[in-house]
Amino acid sequence: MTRGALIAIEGLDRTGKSTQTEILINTLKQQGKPVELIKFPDRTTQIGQLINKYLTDKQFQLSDQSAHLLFSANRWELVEKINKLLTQGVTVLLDRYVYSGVAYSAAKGLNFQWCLNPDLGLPKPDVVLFLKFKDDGNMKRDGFGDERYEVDEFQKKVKVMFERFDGDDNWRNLYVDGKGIEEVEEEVWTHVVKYSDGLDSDVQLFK
Ligand code: DGP
Ligand code: NA
Ligand code: NA
Repeated sequence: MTRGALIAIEGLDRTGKSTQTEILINTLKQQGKPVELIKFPDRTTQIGQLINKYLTDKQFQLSDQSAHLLFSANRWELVEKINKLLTQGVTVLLDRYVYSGVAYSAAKGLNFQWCLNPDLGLPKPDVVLFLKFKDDGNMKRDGFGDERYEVDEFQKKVKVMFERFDGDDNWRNLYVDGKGIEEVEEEVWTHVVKYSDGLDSDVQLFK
């Protein structure tokens, strides 16, 4: 039976990731395709509320390890929902996922494999769109610098950690330097179109 595709959009802060996610959702909807957006961290759950506090309140202390495990737990909270949607033939778009989970924590100095371990067994996206800059232009965009992780030096380390997933067969790099929203939108679509009617193969798991 055909299931929905699992598509993740990843990127550093302020790469236009959320804008592109929104556009893609609308494109799929306009074509009459069932689609649902799941944004991570999902700040609406109880664990998500703790994560939100951690991200926005610098007085709120958590060890790097416990913060990491909360972000992972937040993904595990949503697995049942994701699997159910996929089975129903719904395309599931993830705005951030395991890759952010590993990259942001490993950038703090935690072991890369240790960071991936709690996410083993989660459904693996059929395709990951990684929005990136060739240079570090994202740090010049409006609004950068409000939250805990939005510091130039840190973002550079995160980028290096994301790039360790480059080479996985589901990984697609999308350079956004100097491109307008529409140009990026078209590129996103070229990577997504072949998944837009779903897949007959089972969803893979992180292993
Ligand atoms: P966003 O809502 O997409 O702006 O994400 C909030 C911030 O949290 C952003 O700086 C990226 C970071 N982040 C997202 N997911 C994870 C995760 O799983 N682990 C860690 N450590 N950070 C994450
Ligand atoms: Na952010
Ligand atoms: Na963001």
